[in-house]
Formats: sequence, structure tokens, C-alpha cells
Amino acid sequence: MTLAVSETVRALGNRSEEMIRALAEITETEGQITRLFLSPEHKRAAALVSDWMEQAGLTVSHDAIGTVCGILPANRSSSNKTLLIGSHIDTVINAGAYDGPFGVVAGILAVSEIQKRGIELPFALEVLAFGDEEGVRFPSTLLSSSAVAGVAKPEDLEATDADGIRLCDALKDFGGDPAATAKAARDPDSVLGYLEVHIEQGPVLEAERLSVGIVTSIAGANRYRVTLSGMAGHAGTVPMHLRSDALVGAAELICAINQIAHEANDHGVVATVGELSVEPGAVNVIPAEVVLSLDLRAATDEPRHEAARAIKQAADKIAAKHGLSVGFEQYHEVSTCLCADRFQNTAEKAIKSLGLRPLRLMSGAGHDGQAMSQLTDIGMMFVRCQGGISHNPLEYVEPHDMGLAVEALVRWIETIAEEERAKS
Ligand code: HGY
Ligand code: MN
Ligand code: MN
Repeated sequence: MTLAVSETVRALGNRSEEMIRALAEITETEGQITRLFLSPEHKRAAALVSDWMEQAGLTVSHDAIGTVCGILPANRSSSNKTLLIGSHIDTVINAGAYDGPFGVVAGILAVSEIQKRGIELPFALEVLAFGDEEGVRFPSTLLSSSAVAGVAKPEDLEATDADGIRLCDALKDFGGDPAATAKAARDPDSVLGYLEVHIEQGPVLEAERLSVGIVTSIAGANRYRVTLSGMAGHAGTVPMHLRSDALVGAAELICAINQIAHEANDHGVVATVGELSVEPGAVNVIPAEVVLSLDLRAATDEPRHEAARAIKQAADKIAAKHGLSVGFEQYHEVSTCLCADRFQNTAEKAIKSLGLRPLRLMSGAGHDGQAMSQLTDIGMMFVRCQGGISHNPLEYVEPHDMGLAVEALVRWIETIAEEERAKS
């Protein structure tokens, strides 16, 4: 890498870190990062991202579901197509600073660099900052990107959060327009593709001592709400063999889920119970009802379906043993999603032009690309994160790696432009 390039990479990395830190300040809870969909914090983050997009020379708009869109028209338009670049600005609870935001920051900085360098593109560029990728506030996920992809369903807007607030009402308060979400959908013929730069959220790049990598596919996933219902009773008077204790059943089910995933680990099956509620939740009352969340994923679809079947069979056995009823409400399913060869290959060229080894790897984490793949071809590039830690305040990305990822994104876009010009 020449001195000039490494100077540019350093500056891009430092600017990325400044922008990441500015976004990290916007949180509902002092001392941690929590920024949920359609919250006041989401609104403030969207306003900050809009400012950055305007400073980068983009024409900014907000779609009906709150996505911030910044367009750079083609300067020599031989096609009426737009290359979309995006990621999300919502977070999990007590999150890291980079999961999502870095993809938006990288897109803005890359588009700014392309203009600074006078790079001519035969297509327009548009940076998108999605507000509902994590799906933590409402039982939905990938809703903003699904709206852009034209696959969001009206019933998705009826979901309610833990306070009983309907998504459509929260969207109105946010300044969005539930009745117009269909208008957020893009015409597939107007889109060249969708690129996303994201932290790896896993240990591979660090183990391979690489700053960036090329994503081959994104693991499919199911999300469920599982309800076990038993019988409330007096903790002092009901003998153990006469109880229908929903929490004991839930505890056995959680261990069974864990065991099933361990046994199918060769297929990349992972299962997580992240939420649990107990009713009535009193020290001297036998638990009557437990609701737990289940997040189930695998490298390919069949092992995930197989694990789901095994978990439901185990649940039925445990429910029968404890005199409980058990119900699985699936509220999300997305199949394994492939990144287009043309975007993997152009990403490889871009990474090689930086003198870096181009490693290809799958993503166990979900991304907006899963929704966007229903609109257009997608490509993803990963950047190394320390210890592979994510969904954790310890999440950290070296500024140098961020600078390299932004420079790689600029070259990725240039390589795609060369390919497009060669076609015409
Ligand atoms: O859950 C995921 O994989 C993503 O972080 N939303
Ligand atoms: Mn993410
Ligand atoms: Mn995430």
C-alpha cells in the first residue's frame, strides 16, 4: 500500500471512529448503548445521519417507515440504475457501538470519497440507514429493509411492544406514515444491487489476522415465542408430584434446546433463549405460565428445520411429563441467503487491489441483506472486530480496520462500475 493510500486509510479510520462515537452517545440509557426502533433515540440518530449525508453531498429523504435515504445521482448515467449501500442504526439492549452504524458510516464516507476523487460512475448511489434490523422493541425484524424490498406486510405494523404500543402508532408519532409504507418499495428494475459493510461479529477474521473479508451467505433463522402453561398453586401446600410447574418445564426445555443444538453443531445449528417471563412471578406461588423466546439458526436450511422439529418433539414430551400445555408462535423466518457471485468477485478484486488476502466466509448473524435479497442481488463485506465480540458493550473495531474497509468499499464500487461500463 502506498504512503498516500495508507494516509487516506488512516484518515478514513479516524473519521469513522468519530462518527461511531457520536452515534454511540445517542442512547435511552446513560452509560450503555440502547437505541430501539421508532424511539426518540432512533429519531435523533436519524437526524444526525441525515446531516452527515447532506454534508457528504447527498440528497436526503426519509421514507414512510423511517429509513434515511441519501442519493448521489449518476454523473454520467448510462443506466437508470442505483446501487444501494446500507445497514442499520438501531441496536440491541446494552449494545456495542459498531453493529449496524459502521455500515452506514462506511457508506457515507465511501460516497464522499468517490466525489472527492472525481470518480465517474454509470449508476447512482444511495446510502440507506435502516431503523429496524435488530427487532428488539417489536416482534418483527428487518422491517425497514423489508419495506424497501417491497416485502413488508400490513400486519407487521400491528405488532405491539412490551408496553402495548402498536408499531403503526409509534410510527405515526415518529413522523412516519403507516399507510404509505408500500411506497417505500423500490422497483427491482431501478436497482443495480445492494452492498453492506458490517462487523463480522465472530472470531474468524481475527484468527486469520485479516482486516476485511467477503461474505458468501447469511444463515437462515427462525424466531419463536414459546408459551408453557401450568397451574398456579400454593408453594407450601401442593406436593411436588401434584404440581404443573411451568417454570420447571421451561427449565427442562431450555436444557433440551441447548442439547439439540450442541448435537447438530456440525451443521452450524445454534439456538438461543434470550428472553423469559414468569407469571404470576411471586416467591410463594407455583409458576403458572412461562413465555420464552427462541432464536434458531443454521448454516443451511434443512438442519435448521430438523432442529425445529426436534425441539418441538422435546417440548411435547416435557409438557406431558409436567402436565403442561406448550405452544410455539413463530414470528420470523428467513431462509439462508446467498451473496451474489458478481459481488463476491468484485469484492475480491477490491480487497486484492489493497494487497490484502481475500478470505470468503459465511455470516451466522442476520443482516438487512436478507430482506434486500428479495429485491436485488446482494453483496457483503465483513470487517474484523476484536475477539469477535458483538451484542456486547465490549464490541470494538480498530480505526485502521475501519479505514481499510471504507477504502475497500470505494474500490468495490469502482470495480462494479468498471464491470457495468464493460457491459455497455
Ligand atoms: O440477530 C442478528 O443476527 C442480528 O444482529 N439482528
Ligand atoms: Mn447488525
Ligand atoms: Mn445485531
